[in-house]
Amino acid sequence: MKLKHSLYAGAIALASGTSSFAADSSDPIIIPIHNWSSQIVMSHVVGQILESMGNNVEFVTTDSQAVYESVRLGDVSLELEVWEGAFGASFRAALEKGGLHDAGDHDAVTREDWWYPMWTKDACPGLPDWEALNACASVFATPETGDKGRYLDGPVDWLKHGKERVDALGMDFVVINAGSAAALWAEIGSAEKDKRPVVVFNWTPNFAEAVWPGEFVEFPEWVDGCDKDPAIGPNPDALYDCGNPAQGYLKKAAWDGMKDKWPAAYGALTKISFTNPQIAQMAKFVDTDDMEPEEAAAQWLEENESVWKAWIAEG
Ligand code: TMO
Repeated sequence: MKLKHSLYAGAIALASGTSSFAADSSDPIIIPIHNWSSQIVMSHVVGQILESMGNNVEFVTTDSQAVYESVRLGDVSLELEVWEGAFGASFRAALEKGGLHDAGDHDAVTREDWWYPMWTKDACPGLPDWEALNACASVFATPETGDKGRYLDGPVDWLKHGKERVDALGMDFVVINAGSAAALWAEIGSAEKDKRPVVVFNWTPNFAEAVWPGEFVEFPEWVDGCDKDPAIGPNPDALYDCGNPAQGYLKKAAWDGMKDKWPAAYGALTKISFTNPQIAQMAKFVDTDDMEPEEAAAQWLEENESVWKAWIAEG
């Protein structure tokens, strides 16, 4: 049985003209898709690269936290955007249980946190300091939040602990979760008309930095363990009393079985590495240029052939 399988694999390798010994399984590589543009476009970029190598690919829409359990179990094959701020905790928990591994970093530095467009500073000149923001809370008050400030956080599956941070730091803010990424951009866009001060969740790399100059709020600096040990961070009795990492990683993750089942695709995955400008461009195609994700991916591949062809070159 084993012999028969390797003969078959060898025949496929010969037929497809490659010199590698083992061929990838014809079962589809399952790529999860989430709810922000760069991840959707990047997933299609990589899907199209893997298809160009002869692989079958399927996309499934999944929750961006639960996906680490799905990769670990092999229900999906990989994850292309593991953002440290939003997903570090879920990724680490799945790593500890076993079944998935770190498939390398993108050449990118990420940050995800409370953010404001620059005009907000006119109403609250002490920014970006978080205590100055808190002293200005009433500037961000809305009928919905009473005399407290309104902070529009991301959809619930991204950052789980906005309310805990407000409590841990004793802030006069109410955390509202946006229903979608589009709701964040709509909030900034509508505030822009009369330069209304707003504070919303945002991240980099993203298309938004080219559209609205702005800054992240500076919270107490992230220290490892801030989400695990109350003693870490300025409030000795609370978790989540730190900002997210200001120089976060962006990783790829793979199911442990991927390297045996799809060795060539796995080899490419370990080489794939996108930069901040490339990731921002992927988001821009969709969020600014109104392209469909598949179309945006095809465009990116066309404009960056020398980049991605190097990832699938032999050797
Ligand atoms: C997970 N995200 C990049 C939207 O912060």
